[in-house]
Amino acid sequence: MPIIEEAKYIWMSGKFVPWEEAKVHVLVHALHYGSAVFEGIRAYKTKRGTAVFRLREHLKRLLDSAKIYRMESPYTLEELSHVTVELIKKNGLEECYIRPLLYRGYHSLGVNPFECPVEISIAAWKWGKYLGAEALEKGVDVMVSSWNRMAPNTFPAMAKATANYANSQLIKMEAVIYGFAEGIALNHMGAVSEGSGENLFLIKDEIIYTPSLDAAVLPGITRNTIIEIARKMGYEVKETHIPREMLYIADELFFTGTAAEVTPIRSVDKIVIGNGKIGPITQKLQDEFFRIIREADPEYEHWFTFVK
Ligand code: PPE
Repeated sequence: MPIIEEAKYIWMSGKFVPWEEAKVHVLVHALHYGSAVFEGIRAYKTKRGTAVFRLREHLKRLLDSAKIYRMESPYTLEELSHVTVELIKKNGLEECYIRPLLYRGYHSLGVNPFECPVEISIAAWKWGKYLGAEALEKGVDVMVSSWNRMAPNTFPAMAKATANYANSQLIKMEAVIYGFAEGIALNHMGAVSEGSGENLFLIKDEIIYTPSLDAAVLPGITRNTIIEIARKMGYEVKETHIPREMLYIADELFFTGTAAEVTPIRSVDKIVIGNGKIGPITQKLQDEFFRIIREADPEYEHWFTFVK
């Protein structure tokens, strides 16, 4: 996992605070009860300058996550969008990962969160490759996790809540200890769900499949990006129920995520996918994804928020 490269400021509930002073009390509610929602966003150096990729969609999901958890954001989407751009400017970052966090702060302890103030922070720093330096090119080896994703009406998978990442950590730790880059979790029905921090796509006979939202997946922004790009390129994309064994007989498999971008999967449970190299359709989608970002393609103007 890439380490954090310190920047100058972190924005905390209305103020730009020097990096090393961006602290919370040990008794904040979120630290004890997972009462926080967050986002992971990237800003890229494009040919038209530094631009945040799909900032509005990420902030919308942040506010949606908050709504599910009955948290009232002290700031609007427009305000958060403005602050994010200011933060990148103030930190002088050309390319970065952005982490907004909306959390229940310090007031009282006990499960009931309502008395605790909703606080917010946004940090941005330079981040390396998520699944290792060679992952984008060569692909990663993964395993099917022995941990399932959450069942319906346990934890809301559509909310990007820190609490969900207790499950993600179990998936990730198991994979790492067994020598894999990542784990793929099944849902409570035994169907394919997603990675600990990525959505999953599968290609069989030139049709692209991805688990539907009822499979306990996060509605990924990159997932949405890839679906849109793929359809525009003329591919059929199906959001559906995917049985576990489809993973093993897929022609191509890949992960998507803000951090993971478009990462091919070369084996699952030591069963080689395709010829063990990045598949042709995955390659085309990955190329198109990075081309659109590199050029800040005006055809997708609404996906870019420029940091001028
Ligand atoms: N599923 C999960 C569970 C998930 O955490 C992510 C993002 C995705 C799917 C893909 O969503 P999107 O980024 O909108 O395409 N994971 C974030 C956090 C990873 C982390 O280690 O922290 C990310 O990619 O930023």
